[in-house]
Amino acid sequence: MSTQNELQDTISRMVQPGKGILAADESLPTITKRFKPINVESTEETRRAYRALLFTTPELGQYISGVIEFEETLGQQADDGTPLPQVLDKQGIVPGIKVDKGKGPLPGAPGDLITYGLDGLAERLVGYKERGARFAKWREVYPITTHNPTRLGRRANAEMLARYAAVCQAHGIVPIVEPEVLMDGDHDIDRCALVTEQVLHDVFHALHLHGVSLEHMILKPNMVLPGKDCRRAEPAEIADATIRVFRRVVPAAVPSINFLSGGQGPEEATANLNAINAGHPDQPWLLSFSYGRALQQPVLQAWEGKAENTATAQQALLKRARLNGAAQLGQYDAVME
Ligand code: 5MM
Repeated sequence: MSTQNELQDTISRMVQPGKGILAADESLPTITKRFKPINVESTEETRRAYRALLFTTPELGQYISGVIEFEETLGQQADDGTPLPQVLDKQGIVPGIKVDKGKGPLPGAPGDLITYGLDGLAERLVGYKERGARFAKWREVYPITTHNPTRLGRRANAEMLARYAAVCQAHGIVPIVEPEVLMDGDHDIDRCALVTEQVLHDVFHALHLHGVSLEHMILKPNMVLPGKDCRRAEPAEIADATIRVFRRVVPAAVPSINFLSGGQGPEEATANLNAINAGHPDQPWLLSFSYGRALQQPVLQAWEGKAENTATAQQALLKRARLNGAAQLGQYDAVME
């Protein structure tokens, strides 16, 4: 298959009405943080058991079209010895891989961050593809303060995303481009809208410069929300602000926008996605989810690290996946909870 056909095939499998993406690519420090409240020690075996539980959830493929895995997971197996990427494949779910190597300060732009991992990326992608990955994910993180993100911060981060995306496409791997404007802070929804617009504008400028095929990528952005320490906003207000910004800066050629949850509660993230779809039909892109915490929080609480809780935990995952699938179609109602 040509590289172009490979990319198109993966996009067709991932971009489907009523389906979204499960982000299960927590790095070692993050999964340790997620396990702590349920008193589970993070070891290779507990991480394997947890990811196997997620991926073997019966019927998961009805609502989930792709799963983002952490590198370690790609080499792990389910209880019956099946490699975890194959478990996903059998469910009709495309296996993907987080390829960035975490973030740190950006010299010259105090308060801004930059993500590492471009060196050797092409070689790593070849190995990931051999082990079943068909798409990748790279996250750049933008904290909001009175002076962040700076212009340098926005441009440097956009450049990283574009270089990563171009390398992925050259290897037949669909890139998920994730610029995350953080919810931390007391900024209002207008400030988040302005920053998100500037960030996405710079990202698409860089993608254009690097010749990235917009038809063969997925955007994973934040919704436009007030900061965590500001007043709460209703789903309709969030949906209006989000769609206004995205219509200005995201080209229609992009097939799918899969929002991150970014610290929203599970029900909140579903209600907001539903408001986006129900209140603003007929957009050029599929508007779906690529949630980590908002899909997994109830699963972790049900599991508590105990094998006997597996079925209950899987039901919790399937429920959130189903409700977010409904929200993708604009058909969710809180009574379905
Ligand atoms: C699942 O978490 C992902 C990996 O994060 P770290 O590298 O910090 O461990 C993260 O990129 C995630 O995919 C996005 O933040 C979206 O997840 P949420 O929980 O915000 O929906």
